[in-house]
Amino acid sequence: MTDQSPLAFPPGFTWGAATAAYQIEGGANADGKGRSVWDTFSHTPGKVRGGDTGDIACDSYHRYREDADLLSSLGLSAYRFSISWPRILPDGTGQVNQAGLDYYRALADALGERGIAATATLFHWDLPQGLQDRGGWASREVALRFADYAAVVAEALGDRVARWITLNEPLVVASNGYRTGVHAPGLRDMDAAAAATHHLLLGHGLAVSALRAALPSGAEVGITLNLTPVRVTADANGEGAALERARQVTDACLNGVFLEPVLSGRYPEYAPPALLPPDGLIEDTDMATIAAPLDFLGVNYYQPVHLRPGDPDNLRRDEEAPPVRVDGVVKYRPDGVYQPNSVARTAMDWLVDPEGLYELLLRLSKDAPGLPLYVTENGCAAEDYVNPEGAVDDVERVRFLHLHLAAAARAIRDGANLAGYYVWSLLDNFEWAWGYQKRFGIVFVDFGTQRRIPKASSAFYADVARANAVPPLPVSWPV
Ligand code: IFM
Repeated sequence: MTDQSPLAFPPGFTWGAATAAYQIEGGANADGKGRSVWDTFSHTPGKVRGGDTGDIACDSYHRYREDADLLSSLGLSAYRFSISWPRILPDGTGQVNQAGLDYYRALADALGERGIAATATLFHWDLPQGLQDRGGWASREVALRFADYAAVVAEALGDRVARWITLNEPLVVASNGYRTGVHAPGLRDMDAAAAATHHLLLGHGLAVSALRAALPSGAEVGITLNLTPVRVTADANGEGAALERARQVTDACLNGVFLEPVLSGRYPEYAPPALLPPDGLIEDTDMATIAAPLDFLGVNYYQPVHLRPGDPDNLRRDEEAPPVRVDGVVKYRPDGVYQPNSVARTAMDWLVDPEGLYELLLRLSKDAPGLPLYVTENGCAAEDYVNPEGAVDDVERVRFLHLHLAAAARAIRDGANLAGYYVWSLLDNFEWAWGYQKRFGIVFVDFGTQRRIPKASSAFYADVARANAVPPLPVSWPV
């Protein structure tokens, strides 16, 4: 019989919601902000669904107090937002735009007045266009400029922001931005992607040291990686060893390329050479810089991938992701073209797999003993709409959150070092190449009027946060 008691979280557990600058702020040209690669990309015809741009988005640049009120009404203890680099340094380097710093100081103050702790991400993909014009992350110089920017922001906000994230999901930047081109800056260049991988990591390491130099003691510094459990299917008749090898390669591609350098100062053994920087690019002290000790690891979890035996001739060679091949046995792509059909999916067609979160948290607690983990993103897109009563009853998201929060609580019970959870996302927002079509918020945004309507999931999440416990799962749900 299923245990029907609530699953409690530890005292002091952080309950938060997350957003990112380009996805919610709007104010694309306000008060001296420079252009970012996403301004350029979204204004390039054919790049974003429906021609959507982040010019206005949720207009949070002007409505941040209202958004802080929303967080407060939900009783959340933390808000993860990102800082727009070109709002602070319009050209990426050089002249500081004081109005940009003032905006984030005012946002942090609005949060502080409501008892909400600020968690700031320095880079959530909106690189200043001026730096892209000098090579973007494929250029070593950008890593150095990132550290300068970190120092400027830490000086200005260090008294108001206690938790700092250097990069958000650098894997997505390197793969979608430089390898497949579906994100800004839209390059399809394996060499540039490999160089970007190294320079993102180097930028992270240099920024850690710049932040530590400028922040008061007690500030926490970490990085957020999107991490993905990799599973082989049970029907691996006689293919065990080859599939295990494929699993190791895929794990290296999806997780190890960023996780291992950050945790251990080396690139993963099983990563295909084409994904890694050539030796000449790695300078003597780089790997030690990259492995600078952290106060926490931010984990973004959405779904696992699955591998299965297959005909290598069927390997997909589409433009989205060049296949990483294990000859003669396995059909898969790094992002997992094969997924089982039998489970629920979100409006992104992503699997609903809370067990993946459980597995991931326990694995990371083993790989990085003692390092606090925060789930810095988890959530789902759903086909939300305002019903005739004026409400948004997003039962799919309530179920998704219930299952994943229960998995997180079980992981803690079984030894995972999880200190907090930030739902993605506070608001429906600009979902990159999908534009406004995909809604991830626990608060609905009517983009035409900017009216915010809290969805049913926000009430569910608020109840969990207030109780610091997740209610028992309905007995009828498969766990
Ligand atoms: O919206 C994104 C976010 O910017 C980064 N992580 C995944 C989310 C959903 O795709």
